[in-house]
Amino acid sequence: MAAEEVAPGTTATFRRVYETLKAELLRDSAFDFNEDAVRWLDAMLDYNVLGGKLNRGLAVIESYKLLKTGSELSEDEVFLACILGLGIEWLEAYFLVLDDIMDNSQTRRGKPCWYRVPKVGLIAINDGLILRSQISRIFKRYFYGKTYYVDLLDLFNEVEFKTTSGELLDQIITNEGKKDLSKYTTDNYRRIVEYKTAYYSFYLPVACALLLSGWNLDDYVQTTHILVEMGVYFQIQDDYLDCFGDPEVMGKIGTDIEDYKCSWLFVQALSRVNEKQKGILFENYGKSDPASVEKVKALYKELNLEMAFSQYEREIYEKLTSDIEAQPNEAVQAVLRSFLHKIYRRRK
Ligand code: DMA
Ligand code: MG
Ligand code: MG
Repeated sequence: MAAEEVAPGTTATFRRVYETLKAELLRDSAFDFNEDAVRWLDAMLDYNVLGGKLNRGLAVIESYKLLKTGSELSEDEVFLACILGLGIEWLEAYFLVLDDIMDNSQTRRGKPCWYRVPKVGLIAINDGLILRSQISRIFKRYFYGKTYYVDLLDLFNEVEFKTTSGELLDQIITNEGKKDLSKYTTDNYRRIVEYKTAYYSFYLPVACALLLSGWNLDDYVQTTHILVEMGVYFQIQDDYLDCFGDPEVMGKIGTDIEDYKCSWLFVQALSRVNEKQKGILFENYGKSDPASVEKVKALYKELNLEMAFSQYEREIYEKLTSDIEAQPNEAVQAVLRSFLHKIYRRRK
């Protein structure tokens, strides 16, 4: 989901709308005459909502444009699309602030994790909850009375449930799997990734664009399946690049092996190893010394996982392409194709 695909000016508009929403939230009477609280929230929002690439939020605007075939979006329509896009960015900020605490992570988006900032610490938990509750307030201000208001709230609630359930599955498998490698199955992997990543990253932006267009989400069950499948593909790429990608190109260094992650490569490896190789994985996976990491990587190479990934990528691309062609609505096809085009064979 490359940001450079977005039409010029869209990112600037998106940021302007962010400033408007932030100013409104800071003006809440809860913080009257309390400059410290206003400064805290101001810094907390800039740090966590604006820190990323904004791809998911911008995808709402792009998808909405594609769904409105033939006519330009009005200024009002762009504004509302920006608000829903920002809603997704707010939601992700909330997930990430809490995820970093649970994962004991050090850095996020090239900076210390919010809870690692001196003076923040576990106040970050409440900041996460504030981020979540602000989404509802923003939506109430701008969407109350629209025909799709209830569907919009329900959509965000459902996606939040899916994502937090995925987080639960992810956390417990890392606890249990260390003692019992048999937990790292393809089925468990797929479930975690689908719940933890795919719904909020791929389905949610398109669902927002469908609602803005006045369409009924229940009519797009097949579209949802395709988007979830793309989300799973996206995460498999992520896992592959974590080990085999170029850190220079990606701007980050992978740590999945060190962190005992339920990565696609690890699951694939476990399904292909003999007893001796399994012993090597058991001995070396989840250790942070470079020699152990190298042994795992060497085994991944020996098991031909690079080829297994290329084959998966070829097959999923063909499957997604034919599923997209089978979609009855051409505008929806265009949206799905643009998502697939952005991630196919990505290297970062
Ligand atoms: C992040 O998952 C989770 C959500 C729900 C945004 P993760 O811990 O696997 O990823 P990261 O490496 O980004 O912390
Ligand atoms: Mg994490
Ligand atoms: Mg996590």
